[in-house]
Amino acid sequence: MTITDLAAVDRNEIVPALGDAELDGLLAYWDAANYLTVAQIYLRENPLLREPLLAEHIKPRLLGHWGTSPGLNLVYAQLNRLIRRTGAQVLYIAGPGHGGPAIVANVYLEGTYSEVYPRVCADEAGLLALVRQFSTPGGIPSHVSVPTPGSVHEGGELGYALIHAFGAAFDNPDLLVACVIGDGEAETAPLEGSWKGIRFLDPEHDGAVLPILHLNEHKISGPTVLGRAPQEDLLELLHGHGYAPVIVAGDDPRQVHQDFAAALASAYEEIRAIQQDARAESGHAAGTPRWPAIVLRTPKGWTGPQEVDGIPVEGTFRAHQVPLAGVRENPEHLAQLERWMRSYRPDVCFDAGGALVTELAALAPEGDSRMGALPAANGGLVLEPLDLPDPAAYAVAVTQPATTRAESTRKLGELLRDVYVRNPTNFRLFSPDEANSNRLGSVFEVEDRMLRDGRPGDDHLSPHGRVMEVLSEHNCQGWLEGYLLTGRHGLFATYEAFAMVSASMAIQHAKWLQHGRELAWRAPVASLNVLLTSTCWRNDNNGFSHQGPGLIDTMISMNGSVVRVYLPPDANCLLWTADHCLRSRDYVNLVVIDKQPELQYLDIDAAREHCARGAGEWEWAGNSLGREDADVVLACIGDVPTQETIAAAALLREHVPELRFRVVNVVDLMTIAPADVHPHGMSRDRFEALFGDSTNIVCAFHGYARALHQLLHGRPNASRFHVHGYSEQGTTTTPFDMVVLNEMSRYHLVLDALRRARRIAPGALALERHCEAMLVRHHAYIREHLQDMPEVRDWTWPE
Ligand SMILES: Cc1ncc(C[n+]2csc(CCOP(=O)(O)OP(=O)(O)O)c2C)c(N)n1
Repeated sequence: MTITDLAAVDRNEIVPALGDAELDGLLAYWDAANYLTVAQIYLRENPLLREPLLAEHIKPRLLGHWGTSPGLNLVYAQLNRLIRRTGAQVLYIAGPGHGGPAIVANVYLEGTYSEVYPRVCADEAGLLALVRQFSTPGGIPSHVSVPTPGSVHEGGELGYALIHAFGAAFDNPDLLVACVIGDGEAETAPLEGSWKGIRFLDPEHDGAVLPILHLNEHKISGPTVLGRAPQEDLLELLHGHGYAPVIVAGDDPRQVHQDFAAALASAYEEIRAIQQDARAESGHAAGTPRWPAIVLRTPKGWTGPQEVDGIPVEGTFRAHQVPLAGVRENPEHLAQLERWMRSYRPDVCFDAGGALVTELAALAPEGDSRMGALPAANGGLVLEPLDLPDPAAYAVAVTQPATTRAESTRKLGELLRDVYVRNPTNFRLFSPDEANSNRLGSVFEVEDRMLRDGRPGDDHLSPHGRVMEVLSEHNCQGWLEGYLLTGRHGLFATYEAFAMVSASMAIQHAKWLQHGRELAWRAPVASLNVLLTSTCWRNDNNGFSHQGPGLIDTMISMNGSVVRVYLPPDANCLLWTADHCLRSRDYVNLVVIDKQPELQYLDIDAAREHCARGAGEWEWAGNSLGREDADVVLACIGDVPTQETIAAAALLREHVPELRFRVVNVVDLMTIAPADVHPHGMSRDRFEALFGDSTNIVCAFHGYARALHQLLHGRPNASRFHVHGYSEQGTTTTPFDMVVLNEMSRYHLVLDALRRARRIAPGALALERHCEAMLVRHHAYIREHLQDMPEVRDWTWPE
């Protein structure tokens, strides 16, 4: 259904009530899905129980989660009906992603699975392949994961279901995202924060999100908070977040299916009504509509064994994983399993050949309407490349290196402004209330912040805004992930230190991408671009709490096929880096650069070449006297480290002109790693051309020194690298004091370079004394004048 078709829909007639015959069909379909769920967990043979069940038909290791699965299966079957009745485009997000066998069962029953994996075909042999592959070596994981067609959400690390749902819905006006949330998951901080997503959802231009809180009242071994909360409190909680919740509760399958069908129909009708109103000529109303939400309260492990060895299982936490664990050894358990499985009537659901009987197969939607086949869910099948402007249009003029200052991220903001203009429906910036603070405010020249509930006097805020500012790194990052995984582009810009709040999400996303690359049917998606700014070196207003470059450490440990880390030293390098990242696919790109005015080194053409190489010698800053070997190499990675290194180079050139040294700047951090560790790793020849094979290197690095040592591991003679990085020293102080406190100042670098140089050059002793004296002077000066010494503050390259 398109937006325009909506106008023709009579809101009261969309989904008819569920009649008895249709209900019988739904229940049988649900039986088939429950049967295949259990079969996947237990069976290695005899997939249709055509023979009596024997111990040797059971897998040796029983790995899977039953408890959540009947609920997931019910929702899937009901959504199938909704899709067939309405033509809705539905993305299913399974928050309890540990219910993998349930979603795989449904994607198989609807036929998508066999199309993607022809080996798992729609007959008995295919069923055998289906059950054998589940949670077994060479098979598929136990979770709804990358190999599951139609999935954009792993659900392994709980908490992000609703966040991903909103990300998928933004700028996707025809999409309905049905998001099942576990009541255990609902205890996580990210999930609790994600209910607010509806206040950022534009019914005119975005799709809809239908939260379905699956209240089975138990987690792994204890009750859930919401499961035990008084029902009025739960309803008030959801109401307070802005939803209109309805409860479907019970343990009688017929009644619950009936009630759920009614609740789903009315939720759908309400969603369409909200959208219809917003999209009508007279629409454009502000305010957050009261979107529907469903609470599904059913027993955990519903329809499974009620008791095992006299101990209650159904409706308790004991149903969470494998309710009958001893089936291979215990004949009574085996018999109980067989009774349980036969209760789903496999002989009625599947025909003689092992295919789902025609009457039931007809209950699934067809073609791309099937949830497993939704094009947007299977990666970038709908991905249009961004229309990007030429970075040169935003260039900072640099005639002489290190003589002018500029706010580098401001230039990026100008570029992003034009990315918004050229790509009005498939690019968004996500930020925890920091777009202005991080100097990206030019985007507000063309696009507003999003919030449905604006007031006169708000700054660049609109109910249709597409700059996503919410003070939740989890929401920012997860919305972007959902947006990317459904075929769009974006950037998450955040204070460097607080990127750690959502670091775990970045890890999970990197894992997803790594796995996705192995699946030819998953089209590439736009990379997750994370701009880390307001960095540890320049947290002028804040100080120690705001200093933390740890996301670099986290990311460099991830698989090299999907992780990239860039530290452009200036604006022009940032522009080319951003251009590269926005064009790239299937990576997590970290881009690290501060927002404060900073020295500029390369003109736009030189910056392009430098970024393309990833690392290079800056001959103008060194003093290597032709082709002779250097006495020492100064290396710099990051904007502030580059500034201190260049200032150190100027001191060396002035005071010890006979010292031979090279200056090397690195933009692409992963070039440092050996080539067998990361695809960007420099060849040994190139590495030695830059750093020599026995010369000491004094390296100023933006992040923790250990991170660089980790990358250097495996390089010949790696102990030559003497790294000055951020060493957890900080407070609210001057910019130069920050580098002094962490011993990365120009004076520290000079002192180390003189100490590490192959020979003592004339003038070295005097320069040492000068540096020590300057550090003493700095200490006294900032305490007296409360700012940096003018010779540091206003320093530029002397020639
Ligand atoms: C962030 C996170 N913490 C802990 C776990 C371990 N874990 C897996 S399932 C589960 C219980 C989930 O309960 P719920 O969300 O209610 O799902 P359901 O009961 O439907 O299985 C837990 C704690 C996890 N997967 N992710």
